[in-house]
Amino acid sequence: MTSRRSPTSTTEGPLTVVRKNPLFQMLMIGVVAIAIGIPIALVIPWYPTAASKQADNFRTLYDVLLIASVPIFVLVYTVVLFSVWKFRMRPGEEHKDGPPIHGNTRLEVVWTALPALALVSLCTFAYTQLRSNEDGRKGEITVNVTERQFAFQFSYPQAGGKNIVSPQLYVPKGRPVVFRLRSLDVIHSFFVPEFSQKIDAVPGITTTLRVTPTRIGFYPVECTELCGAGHSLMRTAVHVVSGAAFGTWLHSQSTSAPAPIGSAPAAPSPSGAAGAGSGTRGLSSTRSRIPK
Ligand SMILES: [Cu+2]
Repeated sequence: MTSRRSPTSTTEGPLTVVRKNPLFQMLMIGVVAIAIGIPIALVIPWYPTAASKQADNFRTLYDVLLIASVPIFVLVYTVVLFSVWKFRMRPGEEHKDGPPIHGNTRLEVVWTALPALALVSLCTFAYTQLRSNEDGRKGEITVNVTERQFAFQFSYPQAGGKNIVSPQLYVPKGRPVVFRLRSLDVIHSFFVPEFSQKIDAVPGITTTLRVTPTRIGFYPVECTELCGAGHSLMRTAVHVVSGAAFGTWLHSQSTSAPAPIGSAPAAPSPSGAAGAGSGTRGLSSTRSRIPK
């Protein structure tokens, strides 16, 4: 030991001693890895283009989780890899063992408290961010979504109890939309990747999903629950258009078109005549299961 220390004290300054300290080296490697890792994680296009307010919230949450996760990942892997490199077993050390260590209370408190703090903070942020996506907004329009094997149908409740029915979805940019989903047969779902919003359509209940489109475009609407042999074909599209274009489209649709299949949750038909004459496959066998 003496022979090792004496040259240090004579030829190496305190800075060199610090540089040779394994903790300092790990810290430097970790700082560099974090500085490289965070921009790479943020540059990778994990999701399709955000086309809704909710998608923006979700992206913010994901970015925060990435920024928090990279240092934790780097900390764990730097310690593991550095230890394997620096403190690996060398020839002749096969029967050696490290010094026995009993509990270290301070260390255990720190490594319990810090992860707990990180988890509680991130969970709280995630909850507030995702919860705000579900908040009702002023002036929102209602679109009833009825799903069955293997198609979507959208209906827009109008004044006087009428509905405008469409196999494709049109929504205006910048206007909050609340989707009320129902299924006529099995569990389906409603997913628009660009909206970053998804919810199941479950027989017997009405589920709701809120979206405020922010980007004009044409995006896929998909069912993401395995709902039968035709599940892979259960897709349609959403057109996000300007408010004026939406108004024009809505007026161009005939309000005398067949009523939506099933009974629309916002304006249930007391006569039970909804969907009559539409010739929808499987409708007669499933109507009895639709709750009033
Ligand atoms: Cu499906």
